[in-house]
Amino acid sequence: TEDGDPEALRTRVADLLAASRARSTALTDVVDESDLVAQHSPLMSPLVWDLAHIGSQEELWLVRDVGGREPLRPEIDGLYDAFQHSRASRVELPLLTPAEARTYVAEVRDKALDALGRSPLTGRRLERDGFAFGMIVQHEQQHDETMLATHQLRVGAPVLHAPAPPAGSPLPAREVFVPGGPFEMGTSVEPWALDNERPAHTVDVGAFWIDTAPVTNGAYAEFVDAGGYDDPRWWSDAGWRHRVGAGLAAPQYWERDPAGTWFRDRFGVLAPIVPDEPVVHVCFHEAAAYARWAGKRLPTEAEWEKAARHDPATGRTRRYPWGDDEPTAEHANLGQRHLQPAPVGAYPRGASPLGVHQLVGDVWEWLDTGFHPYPGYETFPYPEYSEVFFGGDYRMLRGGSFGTDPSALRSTFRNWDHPVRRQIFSGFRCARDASGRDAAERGA
Ligand code: AVJ
Ligand code: FE
Repeated sequence: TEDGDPEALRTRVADLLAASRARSTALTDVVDESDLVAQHSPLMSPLVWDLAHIGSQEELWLVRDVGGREPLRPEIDGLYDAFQHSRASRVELPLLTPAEARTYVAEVRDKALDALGRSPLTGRRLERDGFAFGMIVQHEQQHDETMLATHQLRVGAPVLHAPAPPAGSPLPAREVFVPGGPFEMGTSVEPWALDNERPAHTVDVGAFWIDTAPVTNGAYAEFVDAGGYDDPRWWSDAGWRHRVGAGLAAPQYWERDPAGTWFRDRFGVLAPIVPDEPVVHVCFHEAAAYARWAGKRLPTEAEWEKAARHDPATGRTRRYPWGDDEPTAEHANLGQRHLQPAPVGAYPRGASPLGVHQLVGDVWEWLDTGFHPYPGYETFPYPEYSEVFFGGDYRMLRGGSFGTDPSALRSTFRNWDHPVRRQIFSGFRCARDASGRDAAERGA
């Protein structure tokens, strides 16, 4: 970190703003106008909406609030307010054209950089440690991941390309034992942590077993091929209703060829599923059904964070599974470096002290916990980020995916979505309770 050097912080913020804009530009320049304004799915906005919405949020916080400037285009505020228009209806709005949206975001960026030059990056909470800038970097990267999911829904010749991820390696065990006891969850010190990650607080978590790696395509295909989708025993009532109503039969984008081999469509490329890659594009209900079929359950959010951050040797909660250092390409599959989850065992350097792999990156992991504030939560800086979603029909997702940028992810970062959603890059791993004997044998 910059330890109070405002110039170093300014440079880092400017670099992160430039990187997020390069990503937004790449995601919107590789398709033509008709693709930018099209509705690729009622679950998603047209790409051109995301682009202008990115600019609109940046204008609101960095140009108007931090910069103290007049609105550039006050008449468009309502169009890009996510609460005024459902994703499905945005295609009908009189949106900025792609050319207008590009001009708009560039003008906003000029003024945001001017605000960055003038802000003391200290003083009031919004500007302290560059928080408002960090929030806007994360916001743009979040929408870039959303746009990547829209690309996955788009039909047509492939336009996105990336090198294959590193190869997998054998893992020493299928499950890891996590001893019971308290740990510190959440954070009070990460400068750019969002309101729902705060404050740090102690949570007592009983001993449990957690899968060493996310559930793979191969394991999930066994569940499908064993008739898992036809047996209500494995599904909750709500899950079964959704399974039947939506006609779910396999993960989204999977299809079987006449010989019975599973293929998946990924960014326009059809290929056989790879057995040792984490399964992706399953909803919470599918994840929970698989877990029950396997004789397990999904982890809770506290269990996931304890597995990811608790160091049993020191009792300390760390920033990442591998320690306190920022993620690199050796630690985790993040940042759209690859366009897919990496095979199990691809990131030995990213493992936790207890030997849990790939908690960060690859696929968002569904957890059996709803979205609630931590004790001591305070809304900051606006209720529409977190507060309005507390207690809704959501399940938590943790760890980020191959499409999540490291600047928008911490081990404390909390994501949530409806339990039926699966166009996101969502997978899971399983957990199970430890018996008294497990704990006694391990001296825990
Ligand atoms: C935190 C990922 C659920 O994308 O809906 C973007 C983030 N909030 N713009 C989302 C967000 C406002 C949000 N998630
Ligand atoms: Fe947004």
